[in-house]
Amino acid sequence: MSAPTGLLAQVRDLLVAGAEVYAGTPFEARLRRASDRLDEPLRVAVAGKLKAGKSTLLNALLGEELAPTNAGEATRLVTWYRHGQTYRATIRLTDGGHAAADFRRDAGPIEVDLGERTVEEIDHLVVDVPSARLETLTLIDTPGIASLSTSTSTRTLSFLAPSGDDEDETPADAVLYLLRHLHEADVAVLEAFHDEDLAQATPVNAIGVLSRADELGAGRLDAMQSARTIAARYRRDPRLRRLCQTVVPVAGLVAEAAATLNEEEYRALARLAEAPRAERDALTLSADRFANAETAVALTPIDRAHLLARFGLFGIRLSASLVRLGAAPSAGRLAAELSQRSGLEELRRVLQSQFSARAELLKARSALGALNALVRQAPVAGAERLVASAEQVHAGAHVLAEMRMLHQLRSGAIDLDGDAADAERLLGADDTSVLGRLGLGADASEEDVREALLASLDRWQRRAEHPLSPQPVVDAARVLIRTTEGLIAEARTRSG
Ligand SMILES: Nc1nc2c(ncn2[C@@H]2O[C@H](COP(=O)(O)OP(=O)(O)O)[C@@H](O)[C@H]2O)c(=O)[nH]1
Ligand SMILES: [Mg+2]
Repeated sequence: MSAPTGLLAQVRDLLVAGAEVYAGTPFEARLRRASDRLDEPLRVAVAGKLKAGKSTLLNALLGEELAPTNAGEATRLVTWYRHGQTYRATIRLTDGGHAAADFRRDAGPIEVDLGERTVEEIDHLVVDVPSARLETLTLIDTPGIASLSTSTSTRTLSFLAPSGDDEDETPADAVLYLLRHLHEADVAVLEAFHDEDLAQATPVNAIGVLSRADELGAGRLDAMQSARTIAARYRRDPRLRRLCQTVVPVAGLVAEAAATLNEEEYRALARLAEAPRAERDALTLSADRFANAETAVALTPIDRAHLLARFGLFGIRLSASLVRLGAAPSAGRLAAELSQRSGLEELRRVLQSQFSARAELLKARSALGALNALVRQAPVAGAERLVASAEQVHAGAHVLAEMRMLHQLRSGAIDLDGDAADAERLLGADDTSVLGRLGLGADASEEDVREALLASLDRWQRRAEHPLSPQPVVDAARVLIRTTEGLIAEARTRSG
């Protein structure tokens, strides 16, 4: 979907008008910040329970081992990784101030020195990274949610779904939610993030990740296949459908290792691949064997411990088999194969189509949410006008109507019975390209596209005009008609 023309500009005007209404109050600065944020990269939070693999996946997405992956002080804090000219760390304090921080980076991850400060005094850390990957996306690592009662969990929850009088702004525009197994706590957390009033997550800005997917098959080579089957089941789970738009299986550890693979590691894996089959099989039978067994394979216990920590048993087996089959004759090729098979490339594709392509829309949405929250909190004279203008912007932006409708379909607020799946697809739930929305393959001809568009128009016009259609269905059908008309115009521009 192309960027909604003028939406960002309209929202910006609205925030400027808001800053005037609230001039001289502390809220003025808040609105100016919200306005500045429209020019900044989309903020994507990585959330999920403790040890779900959040920091590992973040590193894989970054292509660099930056986020600490062991439980420690830093992992209790929310940490932003954003684009910068050089590596730099800043501590953002709960009292609103900030301070430059020293950091160390000896063996991979960044260790920010908190100095004398306690975790309670710190709101979050910001790490600047000179990485092209962060130019359009700021990634936010969050502490895990162990249970809903611990203080770290509370911090994460309040980050994902800020509430109460001290609400500043919604920190993230979108969220990647990692789940290992569908757990009640996961659903509770997603629901908190999803709260309507907070203008936060909807199925439109949350993607589910079935994480540590390699572990699902006990390290077997078909682990990712099992993971895909489970992810497909999760995608159909009604509780998840109303919370996130899709679920993608990813083996973050394998993806991280692929992104940072070095020659020495490649040679070690090649030595394993070249060993006689009996030796190889005996050694890779289990993680424990791999670490501790006596073996003739030319790998020291230190080599083996290193490989296990970096690749996991699945990653080791997969690498050895790729090298043996000739699919990975070099470190670079092995890295590419592992990245592909880890599910990371598919996740990147989903991120691109669901978040990056909708970045302006998601940011506009965050800004409108911030404005509404503020007006509710401080309803001064002139604020009604702001709300009315915000509603006008909302009503005028078809993309926002599409987004709201997708949300309503997923949450069961609108029932299109047999047409629901096609409606979701047309709204760009899985794929925002014209072909994707029409459910056509890449080989579809212009004629196929034209026919599909006319059929779509006809179908939704009939539902809109059917005397027995309830009002919500009529409204939904009108949105879908407009969507189809937009696609017709898009297709015409392309072929014309
Ligand atoms: N086998 C396997 N282990 C993983 C994967 N992702 C993370 N881990 C391991 O799980 C532990 C927790 O990972 P971490 O990224 O720190 O989880 P976080 O608490 O959610 O940030 C670490 O020991 C990781 O090496 C994965 O995809 N596969
Ligand atoms: Mg972590």
